[in-house]
Amino acid sequence: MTPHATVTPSPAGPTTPIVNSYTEWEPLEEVIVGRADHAFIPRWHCSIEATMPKRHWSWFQAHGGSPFPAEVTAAAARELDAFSMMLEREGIKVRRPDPVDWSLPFQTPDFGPETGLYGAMPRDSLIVFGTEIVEAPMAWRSRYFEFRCFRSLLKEYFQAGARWTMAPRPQLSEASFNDGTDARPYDVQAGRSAVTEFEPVFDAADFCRVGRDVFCQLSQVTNRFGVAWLARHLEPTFRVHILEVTDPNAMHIDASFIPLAPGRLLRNPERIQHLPDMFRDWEILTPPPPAIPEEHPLYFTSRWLSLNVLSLDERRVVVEAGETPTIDFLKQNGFEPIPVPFRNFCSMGGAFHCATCDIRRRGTLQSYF
Ligand code: DAV
Repeated sequence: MTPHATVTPSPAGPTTPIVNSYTEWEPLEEVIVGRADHAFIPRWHCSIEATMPKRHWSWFQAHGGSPFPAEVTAAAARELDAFSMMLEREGIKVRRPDPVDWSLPFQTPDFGPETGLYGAMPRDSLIVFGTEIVEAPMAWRSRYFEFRCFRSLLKEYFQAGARWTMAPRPQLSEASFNDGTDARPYDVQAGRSAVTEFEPVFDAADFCRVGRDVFCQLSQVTNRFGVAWLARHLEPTFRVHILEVTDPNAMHIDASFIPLAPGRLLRNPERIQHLPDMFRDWEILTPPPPAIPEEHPLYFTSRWLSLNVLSLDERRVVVEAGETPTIDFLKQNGFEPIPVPFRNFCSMGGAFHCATCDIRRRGTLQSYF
C-alpha cells in the first residue's frame, strides 16, 4: 500500500493528501478552528508565572482551578462561530474539536490533582509538516490531556491517509521545572526558563513553517531538548532553525515572526532585531504598534496579537477588526486584509493564528531560500 492509497477525494482533487501543509501562506483548504466552551483557568504554577503579564498574576492566583468567566467564553464562542462562517464563505472547510469538560480533575504519578484548560488554541498542540500531523509535548500541566478534544479529527485524518505522530509524552514532574529563586525573574534570553532540560517539551506554536525551513524559538514552554527531538524527527526533509527573539516571557512565536508570502516576512519590531543571513533577499515588513486598548483584559499575552493573523493565501490575511493601523499597513503593502472582530477571544490568549491549525493548504515541498 502506498502511503496515500486511502486518501479520500477532497475539493482540492484526488491527488492532494487530506493533510498537506508546508507553509503559513499557501491557499488554505481545510482548517481546525478551536472552541471556547468549558474553558478552565489554570492553577498557579511557575510555568504560568513565567509567561503571564504581571498585572494578571493576582487574577490567576485568585481564580486558578475555576471556570473562565462565562461572559468571556460565551462572547469568544460567538466570535469563533462568526470567524468559522467567514472561512466557509471563502470556500474553506472548517472542522471543530469535540466539546470537552475541562473541569474534570486528573492525577498522574508525577503531578496532580490538576484540571484542564481549553480546546481554544489548536495551534499550540498540533502542527502539520507536509502530510504528517504532530501532537506536541506541551509543558503546562493543565494541557496534559488537551489532545482528547482533537482525537476524533486526528483518527479521521489518519484513516484518510495522513501520517500521525505524538511526540514523547513528558512527565512534567518537579524535575521538568525551574522553580527556585535563582530562576527568577524568568527571562528566556538570560537563560532563566521555567522549563528545565530534563525531557523534551515544546508547544507547536513555537514553530513556524517556511517550506523546507522551519523556524522556532526557545521559550517558557519550549526547551532545547524539545527542539532537538523535533529537528531529528523532521530531518532530512526539513531543517529546523532557532531564531533570536527578544521576549523574556516568550510563549509562541506567532506574534513575533510571521512569514506572509514567499520572500515576505512580518516581524515584531520589539522582538526580532536580528535574522539569520539566509533572509538577506527577503522583504522584512515592520508593522505599526497594536491598537487594542491597554485596559482590554489579555490574561495570557501581550497586545501584539495584532500580528497573530491567519493567511488564506499569499494576499488575503485575516486580521482583528479593531487593528486599523495593521490593516492599513498590510493594504499599503499589497495585501488584502479581511477584518474580523475577535477581541473577546483575544482575552483567552490568542487571535486567528492561535485559534486555528491549518490541515490542508494547496502546495508542495519547496525551499524559499
Ligand atoms: O504575547 O506574543 C502570542 C501568542 C500566544 N499564543 C504574545 C503571545
